[in-house]
Amino acid sequence: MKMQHHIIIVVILWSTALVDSRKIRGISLAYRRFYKEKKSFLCIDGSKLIPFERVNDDYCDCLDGSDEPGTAACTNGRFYCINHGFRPHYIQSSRVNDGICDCCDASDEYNSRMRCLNTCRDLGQRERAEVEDQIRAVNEGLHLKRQLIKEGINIWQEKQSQLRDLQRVAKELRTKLEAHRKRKLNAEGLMGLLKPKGDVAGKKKGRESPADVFQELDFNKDDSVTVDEVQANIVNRGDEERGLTEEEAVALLGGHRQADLSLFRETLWKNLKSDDGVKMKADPRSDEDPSINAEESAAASLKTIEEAYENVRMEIRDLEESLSTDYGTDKEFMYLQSQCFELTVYEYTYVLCPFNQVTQKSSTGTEVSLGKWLSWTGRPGNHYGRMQFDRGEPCWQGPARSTLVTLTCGTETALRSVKEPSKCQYIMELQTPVACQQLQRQLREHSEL
Ligand code: MAN
Repeated sequence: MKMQHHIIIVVILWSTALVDSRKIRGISLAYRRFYKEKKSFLCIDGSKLIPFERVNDDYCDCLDGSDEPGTAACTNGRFYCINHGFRPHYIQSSRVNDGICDCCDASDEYNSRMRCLNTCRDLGQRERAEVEDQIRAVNEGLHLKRQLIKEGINIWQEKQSQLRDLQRVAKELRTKLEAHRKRKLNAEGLMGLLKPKGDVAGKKKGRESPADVFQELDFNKDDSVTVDEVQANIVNRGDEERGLTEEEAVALLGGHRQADLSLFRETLWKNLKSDDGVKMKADPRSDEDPSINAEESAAASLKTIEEAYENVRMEIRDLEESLSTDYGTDKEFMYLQSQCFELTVYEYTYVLCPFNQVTQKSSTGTEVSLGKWLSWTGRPGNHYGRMQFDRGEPCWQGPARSTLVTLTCGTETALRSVKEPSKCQYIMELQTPVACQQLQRQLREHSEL
């Protein structure tokens, strides 16, 4: 009798537990507070109060479907898969017991012919491994990023010092330029003086005064003729191709490195007057028309200096432009500035040169511009997440081609994808360690699994 009594109690408890688990099926922990077995059930939208027995009784009472979370009775109901070991999620309650396994813990098919296996642990393990791989890749990316930042700073400093050097060279060239412009004017003046007299032979016997020649030799107009100036303008008669050695120039200045007018008169001038000594490169006493020689040589050297000056100025302009580009807060994108990345998609080869341009080369060899560097256009909080290139080749009956490049984190720097979602507007993905950020969100999700 006592035994029978115990069995009855166990059966009652077991059936209560069964009823309870049925009642709370399909509900998340956060919603459990709405489902109190001892009380009536108030639809979650507050529209109706029903006896608790009518929860999950396979008949839809509430407009919001909240009384049937564990059955397919309400069309708008939702079933909560707990999915221990993986990620919980909701499915439409119409998918409960429909013969398809939706929840990895098999809870949606509790009364179905379908024998669903609990795959949550496997899925969780697989996902954890994937997240761990991602975390490893990001950490490696972050390590590389630190190196690339250093590399960028070095390039930056190198460019700064190149700029300083070029500015110094430009200054020197400017001074030279002025001196040569004067020299050319002098030569032109000389031509003016000599031309009307016409007779070259008549000038042979030294009509120029020592002061004139001194002036001509004194390029930088510092009232002294230096060894350099002698070497630049004096040659040995009969051996015009060979320049004077420094010793020869010093000897011509009477053993001095420079001479004022009176020393010049006593030394080099005497030698210049004699017909078998030295002569000026553009000597008026040479056999050719002297004035033309002097003018031509002055013009030629002026042209050489002007060209050199222009080249240096161009290099300075390029460097200044490069140094004014935004390479990121830590100059982390500087390392990309002289590199290009290629990817072939079907018949086109795309070439992305960050901070410069994007091109598209077809298999037939024609190349079109897909845009020139404009600026960073990342979203707030990730300003350096996207690069914009515009002003590309105009599209037939459309706008100028343009390209938007999204930067993603990876352990290599490479062009990963190119698409043309609308005509002549291109999107690219450039993978770079520099785009790697600390993975707070992923780490959080990882620890939740
Ligand atoms: C070329 C390419 C294409 C583009 C068309 C537009 O074929 O640049 O990417 O869509 O021109 O006419």
